[in-house]
This record gives sequence, C-alpha cells and structure tokens, in this order.
Amino acid sequence: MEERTRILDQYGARVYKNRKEHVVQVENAPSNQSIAANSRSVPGIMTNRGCCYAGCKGVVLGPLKDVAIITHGPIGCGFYSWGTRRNKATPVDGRNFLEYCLSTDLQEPDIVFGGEKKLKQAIREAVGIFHPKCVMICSTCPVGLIGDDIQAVADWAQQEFSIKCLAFSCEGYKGVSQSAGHHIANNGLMKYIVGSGDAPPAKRFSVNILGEYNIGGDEWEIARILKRIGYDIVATFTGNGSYETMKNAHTASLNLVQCHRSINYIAEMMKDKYNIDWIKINFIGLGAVCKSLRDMAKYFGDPDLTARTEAVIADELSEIQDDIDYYREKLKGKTAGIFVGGSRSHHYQNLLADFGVHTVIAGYEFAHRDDYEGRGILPNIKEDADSKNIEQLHMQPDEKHYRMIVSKERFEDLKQEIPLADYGGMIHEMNDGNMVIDDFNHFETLELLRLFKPDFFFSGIKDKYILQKAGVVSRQMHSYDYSGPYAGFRGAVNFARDISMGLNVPVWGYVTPPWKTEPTLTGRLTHP
Ligand code: CFM
Ligand code: HCA
Repeated sequence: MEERTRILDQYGARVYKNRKEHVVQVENAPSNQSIAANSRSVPGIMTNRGCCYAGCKGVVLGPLKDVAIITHGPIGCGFYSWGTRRNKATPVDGRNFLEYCLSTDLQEPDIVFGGEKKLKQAIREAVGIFHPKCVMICSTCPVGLIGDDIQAVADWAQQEFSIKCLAFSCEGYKGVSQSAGHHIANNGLMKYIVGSGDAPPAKRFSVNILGEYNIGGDEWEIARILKRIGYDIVATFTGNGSYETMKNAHTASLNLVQCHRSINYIAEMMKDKYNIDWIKINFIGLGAVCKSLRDMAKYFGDPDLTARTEAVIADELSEIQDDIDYYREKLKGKTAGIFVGGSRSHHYQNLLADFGVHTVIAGYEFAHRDDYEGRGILPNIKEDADSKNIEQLHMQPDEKHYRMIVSKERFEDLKQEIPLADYGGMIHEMNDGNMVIDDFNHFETLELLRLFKPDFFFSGIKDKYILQKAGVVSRQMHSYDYSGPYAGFRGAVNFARDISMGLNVPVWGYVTPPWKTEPTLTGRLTHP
C-alpha cells in the first residue's frame, strides 16, 4: 500500500522495524488486519502520549468534585494535569474542589531527605481548609524513586482526621502510557469506594455511566436525555462525579460504558462482585445515540420505557433537524483525520459520518489491540475433546491473543454476557486505503497531511498548532477547544457548527500550506 510505504521507508532500520507493526493501511474492508498497540514508544520520538500519573490522577480521579486530590510531586505535574484536562462539574452545596490544584510541590531537599513529612502537612492543610470527606494522594515519578510510603501516610490520615484517605502509586514511569494509570485508579475506586455506601437499592431503571468525563459538558447533555426518558443516574465515573454518589454505585441495575479504554476494569469488576451487567454505549453521533438508547430500552425490556425512548428520540431529532440539514450541506464530502487517546478517534467517526465527513486517517495514542480490532465472539466455538469440561472461546480477530479457555459453567455465562459486551474496533469500520496508526508521532502527522490532505485534523494539544500552521483546520478533541458539549443530540449541532466555522473562517486565505508552493512528490535518482 503506497502511503504506508512512503511513510515507513523514511525511517532507519531500527525505527522501521518497530513502527511497521503500528502502521496499518486498510485492505479488503471490512478488514480483520491486526496492529501492534500498548507497547513502549520509540525512545526520543515525538509521541503524543502522556504518562501513568496523567491517566490515574488527571483522567480518572481528577473529575471527582468533592475529593481533595493531592499530587505528591513537583508542582509541574499537578499543575499540568489540573490545567490541561477539562474537568467540569456542578458544585455541591456551593463547593467544587476542581477549582483548586493541590500539590506538595516537592523540592530537591525533599528528594534527598524524603517527602512524607511534607505530604502529611499538605493533608493537614487540605483538611483544615476544605473539610473533605475523602482525600486522595497521587504519586509522581520521584516519589516512587525515593520510596516515600504514601500508603502509610494515607493510613495515618484516616486515623488522624477520621476521613477516607486513598493512596495511588501511579508514578508516571509505570507502564507505557496513560493506560496503566486508568487501571490503578479503577482498582482503588473499586476496592475502597464503590459499595461503601448504604443507600437502599436504586429505582428500577437505574444506571451508572462509566467512562464519561463531562468534557465540555457532555455528561450534562447525556443526563438531560436519560432523565427525559425516565432513567435514574446513580453515579457517573467520573465526569461531574463525586465520592458521595460513587459509594452507592453498586445499587444501580446497569452499567453503561462510554469510554471502554479507561474504565472497562470497573465494568468487569462490578459484574463479578455485584452481578451488574454492562453494555457498551456511545453518546457521540446521532445514529450512535439512538442505537444506544434503544439498546438500553431493550436491556430493560419494559414496554413503557421503550415507548418513551422512541418518543424522546423523535422529539429530540425533530428539534435539531433543520440544523443538521444545514450543516450537512456545508460539510458533506469533506475528509478528516482523527487521532485522540483511547476511544474518541472511533466514537467521533460516527458523528463525522452523520454530516457526510469521511474519516480517512485515524488512530489512538494508547489504545489496546481490542480497541482497534474489536472484541466479539466468533462463530467457531470449539470443544476440546481431550480436556473434559473445557471449552474454548475464540475471540476476534486474532485467536493467538484472544483465545480464552474456560470451564463449561463459565462458558455458558460468557455466551450470555458476550453479545452484550461485544463491540467492533476501529479497523473493521474503515475503508480500503485508509490509514490506522497507533501511537502516532509528529513526523507521521506531517507526512499524513502531505499524503492525504484531509480537510480536518482532530487531535491534541501537542500537535494542534503544527497542523494549524500547515493550513489545516485542527480541532482539539481532548478539550474541544473550550467549546462543547459535543455528546447527545444538541452536542451534535455544536460540533457541526464549530467545525463548519473552522472551515469557513476567512483566515485560511492568509495561510499558504507548504504543498501549494513546494512539490509533494520527492524522488531520488539512482542511475546517473
Ligand atoms: Fe477515554 Fe477520555 Fe479517551 Fe481517555 Fe484521555 Fe480524555 Fe482522550 Mo484526553 S478517558 S481514552 S485518557 S475518552 S483525557 S476524556 S480526551 S486522551 S480519547
Ligand atoms: C492526559 C489528558 C489529555 C491531554 C491532552 C493532550 C486531555 O491524558 O494527560 O495532550 O492533547 O484530554 O486533557 O489527554
């Protein structure tokens, strides 16, 4: 495939060997191609990834509005994770801790003599000023290196102040990206918070929303729709979320999983521990929202709920129909590239397609193989004759990686569970010639621009301005460039408005992208 070769051929042998596994050009769509993912970035390469601490503190814990989260480390880590991730929340009793950035601000002497004293002092101050019911401590790299015992400090704080205090050893260097941090945060929330409340069982149509972080107010729009239909939202993990609601999350009837990458661990653990089913939903994109609402109604199987679902869908769609038609006319036939963390690059393809925009290049920073390749059950369920009571489930798409050997009993359970948990990956849904790239870097980004010339490039902070300077409309899909919400029905219109403005703004008349003045094809003369 031409474009893939043209990018990879520019690498030296060692980098080529590594990157070739992470760069796929789609063939024979719907494709079952595989991709390497969730592995170490090439040292020195300009990756867009973040670290384990970012995934734990910044992403999963960060949005909890009634928890005093203290970053134990140099001030830059606390400040960056506070200022960058766009956590928004409705205050409770006029208070919202998200407005504050709490850190121990470790200095060289603390690295030499230890930082535990400073951490205790920070907790004492946070408790004195904010009176939180829950404090969380998150470690950065140096803390792991000098060996501060943050767990012991947390135990001390629980006794001293009669509060809940959780310690997360999420040093940045653990794992290969934010992804390890998600897992650490999920484990802590599950072990110490979920199930610790004593609320009575929630109402009949009660749900938790997992993996929804209220970027740009998405959670507010989703909650608006669900409440109209008659759902009771027990807890959201963790956008606009709180310690108080999360304690009783175990009382909900169903878990809805929006960002699978960051929260699948909790969905699975709640199934095991409380027998709460989970379904994969997606509230980004009109078709996806309607399908998700219908899947939820199907799950509960109540005729009134189903009727209300259809009535709300019809009403919401009619409210926005004129806007949708207007923006579709402006946007149809355009092309896009989308590279975000671990789930949006897939979800937003649905929304773009609603307006006739084709995604031709896409990828994630730190997704795992199942996010690219999908997860589902293949029809060939085999029985292993030699091992009594043993069944094998062959999971898509690569048996080598997804083969599970389970007991007969568990197999019956899984057959029930898997169709619900089943979801398609990015590669299956892209067309021939499209590129899918894992852990994309700045060099590849510029090459993709030259080769595909997309009308839009959606990505993050670290590459936004190089794209813009190259004359391409770039939208920051982590913070929506401070716009939003983009989820749900009304969010779809906001999104279309923003990208349409980006395309039609007169500034592009003043920018000349390099390919308008320089040749884009280069060749080397090998025979004089
Ligand atoms: Fe999930 Fe996210 Fe994402 Fe993610 Fe993130 Fe984010 Fe993201 Mo930035 S939890 S994987 S670690 S949807 S912070 S809200 S935008 S990279 S694609
Ligand atoms: C993070 C948070 C981030 C960063 C965005 C970016 C976010 O993972 O550290 O670097 O472009 O959404 O704010 O993903």
